[in-house]
Amino acid sequence: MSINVSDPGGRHRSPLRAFARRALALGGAGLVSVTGVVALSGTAQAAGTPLGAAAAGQGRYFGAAVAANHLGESGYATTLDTEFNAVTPENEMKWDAVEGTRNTFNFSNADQIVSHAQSKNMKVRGHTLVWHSQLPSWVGGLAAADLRTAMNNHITQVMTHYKGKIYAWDVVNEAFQDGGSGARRSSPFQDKLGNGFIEEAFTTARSVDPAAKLCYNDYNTDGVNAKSNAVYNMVKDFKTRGVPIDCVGFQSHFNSNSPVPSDYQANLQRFADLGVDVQITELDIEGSGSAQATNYGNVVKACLAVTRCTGITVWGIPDKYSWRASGTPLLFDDNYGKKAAYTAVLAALGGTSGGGTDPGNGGGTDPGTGTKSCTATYAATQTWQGGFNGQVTIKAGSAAITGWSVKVTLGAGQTTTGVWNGTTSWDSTGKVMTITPSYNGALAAGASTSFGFTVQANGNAAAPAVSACTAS
Ligand code: G2I
Repeated sequence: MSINVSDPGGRHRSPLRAFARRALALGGAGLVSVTGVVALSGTAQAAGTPLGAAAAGQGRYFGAAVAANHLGESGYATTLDTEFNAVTPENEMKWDAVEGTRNTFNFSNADQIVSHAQSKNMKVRGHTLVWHSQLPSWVGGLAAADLRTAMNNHITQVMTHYKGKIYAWDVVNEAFQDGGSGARRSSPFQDKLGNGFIEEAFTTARSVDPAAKLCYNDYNTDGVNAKSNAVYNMVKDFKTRGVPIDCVGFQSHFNSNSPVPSDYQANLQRFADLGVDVQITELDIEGSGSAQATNYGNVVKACLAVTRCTGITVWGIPDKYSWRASGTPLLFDDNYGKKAAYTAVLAALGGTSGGGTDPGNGGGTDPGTGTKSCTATYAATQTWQGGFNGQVTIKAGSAAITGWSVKVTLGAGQTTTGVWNGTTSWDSTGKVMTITPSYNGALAAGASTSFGFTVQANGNAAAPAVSACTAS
């Protein structure tokens, strides 16, 4: 990579953000608003829409690059599971990770990520099959014919292992040079097999897993420039000649030396007009505060404005694990607090920030009087072709409660792809989920909270049945 990394200096740590961080630490709630008033009244407010659900409302996914070795950290896993509905293994599927020794494949770290994603109904982007970097030295030592065999074998073995589990593969990554030449980058593949290695890789990939979308992925191609023109011409040529390609990934690593281009949306659109999907695959934007937030919001808006922009992946979850951590380029701070950039992304996706629950209530809650009770009220908050987001508002009666439980019964054919602000247990039919609080069980008399879920309608747009609320 030749992306410049700028250091924007010290972190912004406002008291409000510290408060929001505590809110997250206490249970993953949304941002806190008007905190003093909330604390004193003991009123819990509705929690916000997670990024993935908000993106689903726009017919998109919202993903994160994930490292297997962080999955055991609870803040990391909770944030991933709450907020995202797609993942990309950050390093675990690269050639050096899976085939360090010729024909000896090790999928254990990548498998961890894929199993995690599958258990949470998240899409997986496969990254990446053929790349000049993180390439074991034995590959570079092969003569042309052998290299061709090794490349096709690598694609075949890796894609076969994950067949049916990958939404889109970055089949070839970063094959073009930076600068104005529009030339291919020197690599063992380019130097020994010539330009044709790219289409050979795509053709092999299609034969192995015809259901996976096949992408070309690169950086510094985010605006119209010599490098993106070269990629554009390649994709156009592939489409003309019937070489299988389904999507182009725009990495979108931005900082002050490499800002969001003013023609970002136009560039995405011209690729989409070639008949491929476009995806924002490795988004991170160095900076802080409102400047960073504005940039993030603009990137999301650009994707939403392009019908074939099918999703956005940010290149990491908290700043501390970014490949360029000093630039604080991500949506969550080191304690998994939501940054201004998060709020801007959520707003651009049409989600609601909500109020979260009061995290630091020293003032006590009103115990109220009488028998514990609660009500559950359902509303569809977003609908789209193929699905909808449902929200259930739980309201305590005239006495404070410490827990609640509601059953949600899906209609025929319906499945859920995510539940937030609630803990789910399914009955044996797989149709009835009992939702109990994930952190938001304690409600003062008359106070309310909400949980939500995304439904894939599969032809049935009817509202799920929501039972009466049981208080404890
Ligand atoms: O460089 C940013 C990205 C540019 N596009 C392709 C992506 O695959 C690339 O990701 C980064 C990862 O985020 C880094 O985590 O690729 C780097 C390598 O080119 C990754 O860094 C490597 C370190 O260089 C290694 O020392 C380390 O062992 O990560 C490895 C695993 O932690």
